[in-house]
Amino acid sequence: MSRARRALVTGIRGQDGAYLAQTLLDEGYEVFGADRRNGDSTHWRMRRLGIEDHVRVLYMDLTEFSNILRILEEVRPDEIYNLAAQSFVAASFDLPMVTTQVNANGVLHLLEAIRTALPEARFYQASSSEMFGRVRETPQNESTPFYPRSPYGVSKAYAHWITVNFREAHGLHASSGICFNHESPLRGIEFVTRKITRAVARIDAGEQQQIALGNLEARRDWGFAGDYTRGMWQMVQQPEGDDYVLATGVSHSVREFVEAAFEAVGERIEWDGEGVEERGRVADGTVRVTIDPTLRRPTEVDVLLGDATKARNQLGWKPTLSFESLVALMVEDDCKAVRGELPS
Ligand code: NDP
Ligand code: GDR
Repeated sequence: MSRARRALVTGIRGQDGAYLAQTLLDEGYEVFGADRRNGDSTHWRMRRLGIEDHVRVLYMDLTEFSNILRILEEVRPDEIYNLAAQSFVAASFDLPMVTTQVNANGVLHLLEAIRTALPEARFYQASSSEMFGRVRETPQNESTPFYPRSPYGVSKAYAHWITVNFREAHGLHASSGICFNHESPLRGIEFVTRKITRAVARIDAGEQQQIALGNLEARRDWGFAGDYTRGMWQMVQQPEGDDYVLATGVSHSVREFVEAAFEAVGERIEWDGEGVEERGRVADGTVRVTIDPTLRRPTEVDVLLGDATKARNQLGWKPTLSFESLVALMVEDDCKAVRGELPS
């Protein structure tokens, strides 16, 4: 009897790691998750999806080549999904070298190990709309030139091009998914969407008074993470590796996200003041949103809007959740968490 298809997912403890593992288990894969040893061994995201006991977790750090090689030789996966990264753009300004070592050199380690030990394996690289940075055209598609605006964006641009090069030079089945922002109740609390929905839930429960934010005018093309991990799997099933943009084609500002999140608990935000003096107030005048200039980035990506026509036509991929449904889902989940109704 032939064995089930095997997938190795790096970054298994992250948001996308959990959703991708779920997608792959649904498709009948044997799933191996690569976890760097980080002091915290909980797998709360996989537990929340009810899949913790179905994924075999191994230690693998992208910065250690021989470790990667050994794992590949041991597991011999048919498909390798590289989701591991120092993924917080803001932190990359303070940690440019770590960011580069993991997000750029780490991908090269992985590709070299695949080329050496497992050249028939299929590879997926988690590329990012941050590579478009100061955008050269709108909307952005697979041929839009890159102009990254952070060490994170630069590291991802390297990773994208080294993936393309290994495909072209060594014939690897390697794909790069240029994903626009995707969110969920499992999003890390440092990212602006989850920071907002968690704060709104806590404010609604009387556990927090206000939320401080940076740039309210930044616009992002926000979708639901579960849709994007399905797209990743679809890319890897194509006869040839290729590059695809995944995006909703709709963009909203951080300010609009705040308004939608408060609306989900029945509060309307009114704005007054300017710059760092700007405030967001609810109906009785109580200040709920303030501005913290230290949260602004040295160089910002002002607006992102993706064109996923290629993914729609070639993969049959499309997002399933609207912006409003996504915000409502996240707020509802955070309200449940505040009430202690979710496993931690
Ligand atoms: P997360 O930050 O939630 O997950 C990334 C994971 O990578 C973490 O679990 C982290 O481990 C792990 N990691 C960090 N450093 C290393 C290392 N040296 N070796 C091995 N693993 C490491 O990110 P997401 O799930 O949101 O994103 C997944 C990928 O997709 C990332 O590469 C991200 O850059 C990219 N991306 C994400 C988008 C999004 O909107 N979510 C959009 C476009 C691209 P630990 O838990 O121990 O910290
Ligand atoms: P991003 O996500 O940088 O797009 O990267 P993030 O949610 O961190 O920021 C989005 C926008 O919101 C503005 N912003 C704030 N951001 C944070 N984190 N905290 C704040 O208080 C705040 N106030 C305003 C930011 O300036 C920015 O413009 C995400 C990550 O998942 C990357 O790994 C991924 O590659 C890209 O999305 C696509």
